[in-house]
Parts: sequence; structure tokens; C-alpha cells
Amino acid sequence: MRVIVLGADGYLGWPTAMHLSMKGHDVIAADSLIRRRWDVLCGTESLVRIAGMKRRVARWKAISGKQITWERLDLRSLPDTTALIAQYRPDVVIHFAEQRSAPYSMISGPHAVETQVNNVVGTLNLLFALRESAADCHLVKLGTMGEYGTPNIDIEEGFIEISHNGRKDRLPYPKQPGSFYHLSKVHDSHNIMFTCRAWGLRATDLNQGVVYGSGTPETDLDSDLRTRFDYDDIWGTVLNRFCAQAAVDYPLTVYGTGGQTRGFIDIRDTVRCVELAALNPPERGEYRVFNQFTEQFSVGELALRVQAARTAHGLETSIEHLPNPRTEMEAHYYNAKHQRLLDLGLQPHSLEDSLIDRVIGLVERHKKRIKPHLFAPRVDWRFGGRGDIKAPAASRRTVPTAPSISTRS
Ligand code: NAD
Ligand code: USQ
Repeated sequence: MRVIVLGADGYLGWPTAMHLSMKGHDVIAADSLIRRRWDVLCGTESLVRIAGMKRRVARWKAISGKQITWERLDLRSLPDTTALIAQYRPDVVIHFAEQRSAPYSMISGPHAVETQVNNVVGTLNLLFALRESAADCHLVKLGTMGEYGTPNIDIEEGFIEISHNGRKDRLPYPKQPGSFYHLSKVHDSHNIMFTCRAWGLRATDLNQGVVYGSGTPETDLDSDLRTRFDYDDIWGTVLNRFCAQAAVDYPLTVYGTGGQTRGFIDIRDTVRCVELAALNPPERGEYRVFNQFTEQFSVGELALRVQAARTAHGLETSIEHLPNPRTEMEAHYYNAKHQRLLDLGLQPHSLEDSLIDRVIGLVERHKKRIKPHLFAPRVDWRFGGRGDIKAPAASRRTVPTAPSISTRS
């Protein structure tokens, strides 16, 4: 397949680009590099040092003998996005290229607007570019389990059979997202579903759970091939944060009671799920949804697992329940289906198998770079929209409003 990976400089995009290249696909890696700029603005930094894209693709060629073509592209530019799709006419586009932090989207009004413009406009531009030059292409779009929220019934994979006043229909599953970021994914889903119906595009929306882990067999090949690992309050996802906190004897920051439950997935399973979706395209005009996670845990349970894993190695770990900075249910029913990727052949890694080797081990190797002042949450959902946050003390830079749009170069 000829595959364009959008967001290829990111945590998930870079490992996916290498994984597909290793499997013999022709990979074009595109990114605006805006995430590196957001890091500077938030005073945050990947735990693992990451090489620039030119260096990464050169190193990949030297080590694997395979070519990944690098293109700098901002999806917010319709002409540039159209030109990229017309130039390569891909069989598959894998779209990771969004502002993906819920806390970032809740800092202030301008951050919410920036998030939704970046994500919704970027995806719309891509849909128009596909219609123009590659209408048969399969769009694989990264959505999120957070689109569904935490309803008091089982969560289906995208659609639910409804009986109402004696009639039946199969309708999109109700959405109750918990941040302006998660809302942007809902808006994307609606736009994608509409263009499949209206223009006959084909798309898979991967509603992914929270990802953990340090990398994949390809990122492990060389230090220049590593992917980022976030542990701060804005970009760090919960398990990666807990492992980083434990490594420097910082109490694990469970928000509220810790009863909030989410779906989780190892980053090695992410790249495999994306590959499975790409290899098994939907029909023209079909919009389908796969729930992309492998296990579900409450946040409190995760903290206890990290504590237990360390205790087994004679290490102490404390857990602290902070007042929850988010507006979310802390005690709720949660049972989300996740069968469709298993049906396509996914063989999941379990947290039990990955925690010590793949997460705690990596963090231990890099723990000198951990900056504990990046752990405390700076963004409160209830005060969102009132102003900017300050970067933490060790790096006092104000997080500014939306940056201007850069063009493809
Ligand atoms: P990331 O921030 O590490 O990577 C996203 C990449 O997209 C960055 O390199 C960024 O520069 C790029 N990008 C953003 N806007 C762009 C634009 N307008 N044009 C071009 N490039 C742009 O994020 P990630 O963790 O790799 O997440 C990738 C995708 O997966 C996101 O869509 C996210 O919502 C989704 N997702 C992530 C997780 C997770 O736990 N990390 C879980 C579920 C879903
Ligand atoms: N949490 C804590 N302590 C922390 C950090 C988080 O208790 O130190 C809690 C949060 O309150 C939340 C849960 O852990 O209930 C998950 O938070 P998170 O920051 O790990 O994940 P989230 O903000 O939901 O976002 C991440 C990714 C996002 C993706 C989403 C998948 O950043 O891109 O869409 O996971 S999902 O959660 O399924 O929507």
C-alpha cells in the first residue's frame, strides 16, 4: 500500500510510520511539527530525547534499508493538503495529526478555539482533498474512546440498535465527551460519517483508549528512532505519568477518588491495530468505528498496579488523591465493547506483561531527565476559559494564544 501518515512526528505517528515501512509499504510521513512548538510554549519536554524528522528518516534508511518520505505539512492549509494528496494519491491515509491534550484544550478560550480549529478544520481539509484527488483512498482516523463519555449502559462500537415508539434503527452511539479536545473528535466523526454518505468516501474511525508504553520493536532499534514519552500535566497520559512519578519518589497523582474507568492500550498494539484497519478496508461509502483498546482499569487500580510492581522489586511508592481538576464522574458503570480489532487478528499485550519491562524499565533508564515540577496539574476544568496558565517555576514562560498557520515547506 502507499500510505500517508499524518502526525508522523508524534508519539504514535512515528512508530506507526516505521512499522508500516518495515512491513514493506510505501510510507510518506507528514507533520507540521507544531507539537514541538506546543511543548516549548507549555514548558514541557519528552522524557526521552527525540531526534528531528530528517534525522529519523535518514537513520531509518541506514538501519532498515527502507525509505520513508518526509513532508512538512500543516493540515490547516487546504491548498497544501490538496497538493499532498494529489501528489501521492495514497491507498490509505492514517490521520493522527491533531491537538490531542484534553488539559491543553481547557486552558482558556483561545486554547479551546485553537484545538477545535486545528482538529476540525484539518480533518475537513483532508476530506475535501480526498474527494478531489483520491476518492477511493481509505481514511483511517484516530478518534477517542472519550467521545462516548461514561454512560450507564454498555458502550458499543460506534452504533447502537434503538427501538423507539415501535420502530427500530441503527444509529450513531450517543456522545458525551468530557473536554473541548474530546468534543473536537466528535465533530470530526460527524464530518467523516457525512462525507462517506454524501461523497462515497471510505473511512475507519479508531476510537482509541489511553495509550501507554515506551515504544515498539522499531523504536527500540536505535536512539535516533525513539518516540516521545510525555509525563507532564498537559501531555502525559495517566499510566506513563504514574511510572515517571514513582521513579523519582513523587506520590502518584490520582485525581479525586480514582474510580474513573477508561480503556487502555499498549503502544505496540496501537501500531498493529492501525495496520489491521488499513489492511482490511471498508466498502466505498462505508463509515465504520472500531473501539481501539484492550483492557479497562480505574485510575485508582492503575496506581495500585504500579505500586505493586515496584513493591515486588523492594521499592516504596506512595499514592496521593488530589482534588480532581477535571469535571468527570469518579464512580460509574463502564463496559465498552472492543471486539472488531480482535476479530481482525489483534493479539493484545497485557498491562501485566508490559508494565515492568516496557514502561517502568524505560522510565528508570531516563529518570535523570524527569522534572518533578511538571507533575502538578495546572489546568482546572471549572476555571477553564478565564485566562492563561503559567509554565511551572523551572521554566516561566506564559502559554500564549493560538499560533499563526505555517505553510508547507
Ligand atoms: P502527539 O501530539 O504526540 O502527535 C500528534 C502530531 O500531530 C504532532 O507531531 C503534531 O505536530 C501533529 N499535528 C497536530 N496538528 C497538526 C496539523 N494541523 N497539521 C499537521 N500536523 C499536525 O499525539 P499522539 O499521542 O501521537 O496522538 C496521535 C493521535 O491519536 C491524536 O489524534 C490523538 O487524539 C489520538 N489518540 C491518542 C491517544 C494517546 O493516549 N496518546 C489516545 C487516543 C487517541
Ligand atoms: N488522571 C489522574 N491522574 C493524573 C492524570 C490523569 O487521575 O495524573 C485521570 C484523569 O482524570 C482521567 C484519566 O486519568 O480520568 C485519563 O486521563 P489521561 O490524561 O491519561 O487521558 P485523557 O485526558 O483522557 O487523554 C488521553 C490522550 C487523548 C486520548 C484519550 C483517550 O491524551 O489524546 O484521546 O487519552 S480516552 O481517555 O479514552 O478518551
